[in-house]
Amino acid sequence: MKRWQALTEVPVYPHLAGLAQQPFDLTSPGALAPARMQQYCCSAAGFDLLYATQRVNDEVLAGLQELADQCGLVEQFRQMRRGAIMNRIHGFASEERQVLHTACRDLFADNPAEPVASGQAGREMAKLRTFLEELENGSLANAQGDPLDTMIHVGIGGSDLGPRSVYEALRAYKRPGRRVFFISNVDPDDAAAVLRQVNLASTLVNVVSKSGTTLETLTNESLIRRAFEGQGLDPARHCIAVTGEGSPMDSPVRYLRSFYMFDYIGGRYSSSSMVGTVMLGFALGIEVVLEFLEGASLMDLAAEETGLQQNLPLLLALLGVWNHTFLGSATVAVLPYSQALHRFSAHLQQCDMESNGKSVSRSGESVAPLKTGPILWGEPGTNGQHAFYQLLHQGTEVVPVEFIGFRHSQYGEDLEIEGSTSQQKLVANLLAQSLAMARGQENENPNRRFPGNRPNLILLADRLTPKIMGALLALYEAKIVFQGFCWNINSFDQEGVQLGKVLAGRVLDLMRGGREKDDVGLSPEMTLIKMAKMVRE
Ligand code: G6Q
Repeated sequence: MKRWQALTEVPVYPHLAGLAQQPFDLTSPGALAPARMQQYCCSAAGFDLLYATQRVNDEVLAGLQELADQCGLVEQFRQMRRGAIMNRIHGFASEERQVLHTACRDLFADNPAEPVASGQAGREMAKLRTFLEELENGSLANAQGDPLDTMIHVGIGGSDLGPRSVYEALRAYKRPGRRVFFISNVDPDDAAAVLRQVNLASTLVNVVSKSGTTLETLTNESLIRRAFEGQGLDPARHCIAVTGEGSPMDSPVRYLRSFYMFDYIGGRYSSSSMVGTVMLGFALGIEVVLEFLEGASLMDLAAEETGLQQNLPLLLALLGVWNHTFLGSATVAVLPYSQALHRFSAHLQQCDMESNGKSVSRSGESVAPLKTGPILWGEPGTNGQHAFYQLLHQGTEVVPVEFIGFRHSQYGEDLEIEGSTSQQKLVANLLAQSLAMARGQENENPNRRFPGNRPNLILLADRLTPKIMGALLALYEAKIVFQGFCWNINSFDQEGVQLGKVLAGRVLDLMRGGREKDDVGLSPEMTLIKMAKMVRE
């Protein structure tokens, strides 16, 4: 496969760097004229992206289009969906894998982009459908023949954050009588708090681990199995698994059912694979899961459009590159005006920062002086307005904001008070914040002055439905992937999480009392021994 060049070597880079010296001023007279608001809007898969409040003009947008073309961003996305080996660092040992999370939802077209992976995804979906039907018709029940109405999803990182954030987003669509809990942390209190709330006799435990070796997940599984045994219940009748085929967890004896995910699906991109859909299918039903997958597939298709104005994920990605690489903003805030999205920023934090928090290029060279992924953070508004918005409006750090909002609420249960519904109040706040950040406000009292010129954008859809949630998830996955291509880094591995894991294993050994005779000299080992002793005492 073609080797892509560093962003700084792309021909249009100096032109864009020059334009960044005098970016569009959102506080200048007429800057937010209705014509600009109307023109700077892009739509796909049920979402409108309103970006008149970004520090861009037509010249910058033309430059960003050239950047996309010269970096081959869409070309690479297409290759990814068709099974190219993307997860690699040329010339060095690396994972050397395809990147095919998009195949999990490429189930609706006659000709999927990568038929083998979509075939595997289709087979797992068929297994899931049968499993859910058996639960429904009672052929799968507990030892007493009673329904299994509760699920504990056990997993961590990519096997927890994305699935949990989608579940929270779609709780409004939950099937009556079904209950779902999550355990991720190895902190025993996480499991204890959940176990107190469930009747184990009617509970399914969904153990989710691609590798089948993750300390936290295996520890929590053992703890739960012991709880079953303590109540005279057979864990093998209550535990199911989602894991890699052939992993240490791939065992028909230990689990009632096993569902597979494959090595071409990265953990943080796995919400639309069995990692997310087993739990979502249990909670919401298969039809809702299919709607969710369809929304994601629609956004994947939009991401294959060549023109920036037709490709919402690409535009979102390049506005981010403009703010971060060219205008120098260190962070980005994703602020959903939807309580249902209260865990979405946490998922994005992993998906974005684990993917693009890299320092070497796809050829293993340092990316310096270029900076790669920004720090991503966020919380739902309007709660955030009463917390950290002070800094967003008047702080010395400029934080580009990505607002997410919906015209209608999910439940449709609302009340008009003082002439407006709560949903209208929510959306009004979103629009007001966007405008306030962009426009600012003069005041002779410096403490009451709002400098404005703070770039932000709004992602707006009608309602947070399963389909829209699928589209939103795929939108951000594609944004992250496009940015990684642009910075010429491998967005699909996570070597940076290894060192801490290895050291934790060594500390545990030492805490168990091993190798204390090594307690000599000023070695890193000695630091560990001292730390382990301090915790033990
Ligand atoms: C995600 C990472 C990581 C992973 C967890 C859980 O991309 O690889 O967050 O998802 O470490 O791994 P397992 O699913 O293998 O337990």
